[in-house]
Amino acid sequence: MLRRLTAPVATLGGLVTAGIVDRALTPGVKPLTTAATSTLNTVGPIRLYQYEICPFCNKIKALLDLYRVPYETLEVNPLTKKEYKDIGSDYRKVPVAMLGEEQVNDSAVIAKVLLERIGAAGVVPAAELKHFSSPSALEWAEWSDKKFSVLLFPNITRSFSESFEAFGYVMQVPHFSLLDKVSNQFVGAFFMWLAQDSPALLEDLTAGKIKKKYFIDDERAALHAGIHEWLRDGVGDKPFAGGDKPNLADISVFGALKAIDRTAAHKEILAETSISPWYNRVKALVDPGNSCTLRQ
Ligand SMILES: N[C@@H](CCC(=O)N[C@@H](CS)C(=O)NCC(=O)O)C(=O)O
Repeated sequence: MLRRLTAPVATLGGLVTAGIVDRALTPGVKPLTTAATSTLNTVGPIRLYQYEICPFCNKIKALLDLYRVPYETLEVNPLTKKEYKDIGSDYRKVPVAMLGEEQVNDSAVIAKVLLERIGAAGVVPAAELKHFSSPSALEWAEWSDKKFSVLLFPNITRSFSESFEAFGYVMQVPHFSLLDKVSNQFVGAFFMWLAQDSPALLEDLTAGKIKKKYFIDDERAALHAGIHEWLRDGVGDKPFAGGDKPNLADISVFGALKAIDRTAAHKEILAETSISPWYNRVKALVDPGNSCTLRQ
């Protein structure tokens, strides 16, 4: 039996504040919808420890936005991870979800637990949730996590300026100090760029390692091929992989692409592949950020 969790009043107060202090991490915060308000006491308070450009974090946010379940985000400093001290977390990756006092690690597990709670709260009919997580949806969601999402990072750090652009979001994180912002954008971007075609030592740190691990030679070609495979075999001739409505696979691939939407790579991919119609259909339903009540 799931524990009933109550939402802190501070979350509702934060709704207004978030819109004022943090327009930079667009999209803007909108008032809670009726559906969102009705889930507030049953799904419970959700705080997502995240990186704004993490594909797995954006998958979870897309899921919550789709079903209008309110949540807060807390940006984790990629260099220090000091935000994890408050929750005493030994797990060093993002996303981490705090569901009330309960810590849940790993996006696949977080999605599963959230879907159970959304079902138990009656936010979405059981049959719809079953379809949302059908065997095929789970298979493609795993493909998205393990094959597709890993292609993104090498595609946004090919040069120092690309890397710098990708890390630009840190300058707009409300709780980062100036030192946090500057160190993350410069040091982070520098090492990511350096690691692209790097000596073995640096490859172990970042993108070079990813390229090697996943046998990626030409990152753009690999990303185009991934998109082609998704559209041909995942979505097919339906509006979504899930049919008339998105399923977990749609949400996973959308979240991965949404994660890099501030970059030139994102614009290029949307212009040069046939993914736009599907991407925009999901975006219209997800309405990114619509259920986020506080961004920190
Ligand atoms: N399987 C995990 C993968 C999470 C993951 O690899 N997250 C990356 C960011 S996209 C991370 O936290 N890397 C470690 C780091 O940045 O120090 C999940 O789905 O949540």
